Amino acid sequence: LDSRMGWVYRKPRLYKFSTEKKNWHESRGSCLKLGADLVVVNDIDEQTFLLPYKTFWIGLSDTEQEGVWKWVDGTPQTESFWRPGEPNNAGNEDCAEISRESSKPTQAWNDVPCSQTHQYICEDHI
Ligand code: 2F8
Ligand code: CA
Repeated sequence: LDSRMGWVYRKPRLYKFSTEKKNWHESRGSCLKLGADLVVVNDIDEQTFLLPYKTFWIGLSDTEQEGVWKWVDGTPQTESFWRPGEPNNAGNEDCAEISRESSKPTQAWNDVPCSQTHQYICEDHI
């Protein structure tokens, strides 16, 4: 039970919003250590459910090939919830964060440098 404290359930997955801040790769490592991974956002319902008021890492990056965004589970990014004008790679920005924005709330992703430290969202299969 202790290992599931702080996780929220939304069928069919569990999510954990970290309180600590780490860079993208260390954040992913922390999720993996919990038997989970950074969150993969598959549709607008999941996006809406997750939408945080501050910045969290999600499991999306274009580190392998610039401009080719991939989820940590290997699937290509098809559903698009980027903020208007993003991703813009404004200075080597290869990792995606999610943060609610007032004008178009669900358009919440932005690419930023992977070395930034942010809170992060882990996702686990139950
Ligand atoms: O205007 C959007 C733009 O804002 C910042 O750059 C000025 C962000 N950079 C960082 O957070 C480091 C960009 O990612 C974002 O596109
Ligand atoms: Ca950006």
